[in-house]
Amino acid sequence: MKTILITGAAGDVGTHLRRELAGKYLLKVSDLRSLKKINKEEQFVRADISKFSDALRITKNVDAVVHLGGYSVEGPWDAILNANIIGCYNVFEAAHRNGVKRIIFPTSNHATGFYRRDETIDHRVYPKPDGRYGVSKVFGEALGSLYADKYAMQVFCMRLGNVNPMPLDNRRLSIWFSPRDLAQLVTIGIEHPKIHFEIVYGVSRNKRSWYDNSNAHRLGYRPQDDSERFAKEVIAREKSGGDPTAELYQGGIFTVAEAVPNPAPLPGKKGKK
Ligand code: 15L
Repeated sequence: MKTILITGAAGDVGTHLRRELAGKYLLKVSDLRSLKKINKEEQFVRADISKFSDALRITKNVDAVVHLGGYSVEGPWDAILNANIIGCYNVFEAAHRNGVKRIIFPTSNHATGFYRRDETIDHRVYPKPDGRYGVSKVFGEALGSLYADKYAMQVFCMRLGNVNPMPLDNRRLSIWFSPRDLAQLVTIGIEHPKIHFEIVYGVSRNKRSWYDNSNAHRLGYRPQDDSERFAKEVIAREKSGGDPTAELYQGGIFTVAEAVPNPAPLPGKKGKK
């Protein structure tokens, strides 16, 4: 059985992924924070990936890394710099030094958040980040490309929409990513025999999608869920009169926000904007 390191394992996406992958892989799970629950077959290693020594320690003896760790929304520059720029570099470089060949890098829809909602974009579009967080994800994609071309690493970048059991609002109807579709796409990232450097969109097969996700389909992705079954309920719940810029662009509120509340604040940064 392969050993997979999941960084940022305490977060929402990490928690869904660990549940979905349990029993399929030996999971080495790491985070700066404590985990609410450590499952039977999991090995927990606490780590601060902004420290290179920690990144080096956790990437030893693993077959692949799913690098979820970092700041997951728009935030202050120091937080983004440490967690998403320095932390991301440390994980790629440490994995390389430890001989780990494969990295699954969850980037974000916010790497392309300034495309309009009436556009359909594919994996080849030029990035249009909608904030510092989006820029950090473009940095991670670029780093992945470098490590693939220069060091023959196999890098699978998934521009995640919103991972949730249910779509939260109108915008998320277009970018919803169910936990079981997430697990399927991550498994392709781990198992596909021919990965050099790929970008795919991490979304379910939503009728309202604004992505042409043919690159994921080419690699065998067959999403099972469609947000449409929640559409009536979600639309009825949504209040009208949102910010017109946020409504125009795919990135929504990220295109106008300077910081959004972090669902997983870093220790010592509580509520800081
Ligand atoms: C993201 O990239 C965030 O990590 C996630 O928390 C959501 O905010 C998501 O985008 C989204 O756009 O809904």
